[in-house]
Amino acid sequence: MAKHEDLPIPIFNSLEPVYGGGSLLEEAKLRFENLKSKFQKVFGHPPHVFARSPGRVNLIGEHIDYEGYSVLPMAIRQDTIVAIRTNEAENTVKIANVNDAKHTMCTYPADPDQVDLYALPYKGYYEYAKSKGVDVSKKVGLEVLVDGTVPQGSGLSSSAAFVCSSTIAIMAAFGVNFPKSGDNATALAKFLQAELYGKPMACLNMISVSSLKEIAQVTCECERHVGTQSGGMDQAISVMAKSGFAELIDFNPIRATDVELPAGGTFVIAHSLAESQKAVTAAINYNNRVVECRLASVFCLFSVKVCGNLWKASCVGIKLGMKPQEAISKVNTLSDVEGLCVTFAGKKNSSDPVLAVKEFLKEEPYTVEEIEKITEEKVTSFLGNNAAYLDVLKIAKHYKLHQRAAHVYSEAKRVHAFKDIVSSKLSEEETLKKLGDLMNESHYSCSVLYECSCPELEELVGICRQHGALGARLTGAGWGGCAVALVKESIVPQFILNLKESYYQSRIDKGTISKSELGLYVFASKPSSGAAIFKF
Ligand code: NG1
Ligand code: MG
Repeated sequence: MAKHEDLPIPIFNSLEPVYGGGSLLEEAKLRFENLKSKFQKVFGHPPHVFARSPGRVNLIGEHIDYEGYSVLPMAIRQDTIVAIRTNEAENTVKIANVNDAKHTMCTYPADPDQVDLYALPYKGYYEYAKSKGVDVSKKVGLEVLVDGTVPQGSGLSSSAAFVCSSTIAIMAAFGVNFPKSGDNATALAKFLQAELYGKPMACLNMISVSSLKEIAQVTCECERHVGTQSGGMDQAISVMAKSGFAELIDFNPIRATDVELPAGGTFVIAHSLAESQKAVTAAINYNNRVVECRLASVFCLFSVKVCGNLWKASCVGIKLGMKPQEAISKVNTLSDVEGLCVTFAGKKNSSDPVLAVKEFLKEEPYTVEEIEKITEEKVTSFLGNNAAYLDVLKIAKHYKLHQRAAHVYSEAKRVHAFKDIVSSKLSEEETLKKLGDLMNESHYSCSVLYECSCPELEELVGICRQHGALGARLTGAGWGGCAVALVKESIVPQFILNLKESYYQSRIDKGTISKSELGLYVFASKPSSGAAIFKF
């Protein structure tokens, strides 16, 4: 049987396979009807095809995907739906949103020769396409209408829902695979940049993409071009999710393994109402942590020189007689360091990176000078010519390598512990308790070691625990956005009422949100299904 990640995107001619039955299906029917009639109104004819992709909640494994470690998210029911139609006659890309009060229609030329309009990254991509012998002369217009229900800036990955649904919609509009001609890719780049961040992006591999894992990879690259140097969890789960399961997502290569969540427990998602503006704060928050991890991994490789002690991974470069530059080129992430450690030791798990961090990385923050002295290499040279990283270096005064690496290594272990507990034979009671404990430990690590929490999230997580959550943690990048709490199924309605009273009521009184919107900000969620194409 083909592995899930090797399958193509499913194409349906009815909504049931994705939205099931009941109120979810009714709601979806209304949205699709509305999308269709609005498309007709805006563009004068119906769309050719629809695509949808969901948001996600990460149950455990935060800020470790970009370090190569597995994570454990599940898709939520909130999603982005894109209706699309090619328009050969017009040679423009027109993008509208059902919420036209918030997002007015944008129009762009579908002409790859006009890439000069878009700054350098896009130009680079265009040149790349040409260098691959791609015919970029044909121009095809697109008409697009978007409807998204994933709350923005909430850590539920509205961005992945948008990037994945639009990418898949364009694939569907031009036939099932990504076409090899540049104009369609051009259209996609323009579409994504316009809707998502209002800035240029170079986003497509000029290859024919058909499997779920390839789509997850391409869509991840799309997002990297516009700011956060993310690891790929969000796109992977949005594309590969299966109804009823959380997924253990592995990277390099991308792979998804079904994880059946224990009966008797429900995950409740609650928004702190602090909006995390990740694209704006990337250089001090998200990308800063990515850089710190990169520096920590290189530093680990050379730490033996500082302490003259032998942690097996740290001495690998030197033992193998590698020059600093050569050793650095072999290590990109903290998981690479652990991998080298395993290779060197010759047997699995022979050395514990959590302990190694304690021993070899000092708790005081490092300066660039300190790092360069050890590695005998300019930090800028081993971070590569990456504009996002250079932005981080311009601002940061020092780097907390010990704390960040300690978080990554311990969080990576918690993900596997979580999965092992789920599949163990423990009683339901015990299982839920242990999962809750891991979630609490994860939150502590995010908050204290990774410093990606915020006062609102701390308050909310505390309130969740007070009201009987077995575990609660921030989810997604943090610095605002949502918490996820594991709650006994039997107390979910009361738990949500309690949150409304203790966290949201004062915010309703202050006018931050209105009472009628509450259901958007706090809700229980079952694992929903992944991306799909609809043709009716
Ligand atoms: P969110 O919460 O969607 O911003 C981000 C990254 C993930 C992952 C988490 C932290 C993007 C697109 N996604 O998610 O890859 O690193 O933070 O675990 O930046
Ligand atoms: Mg995001």
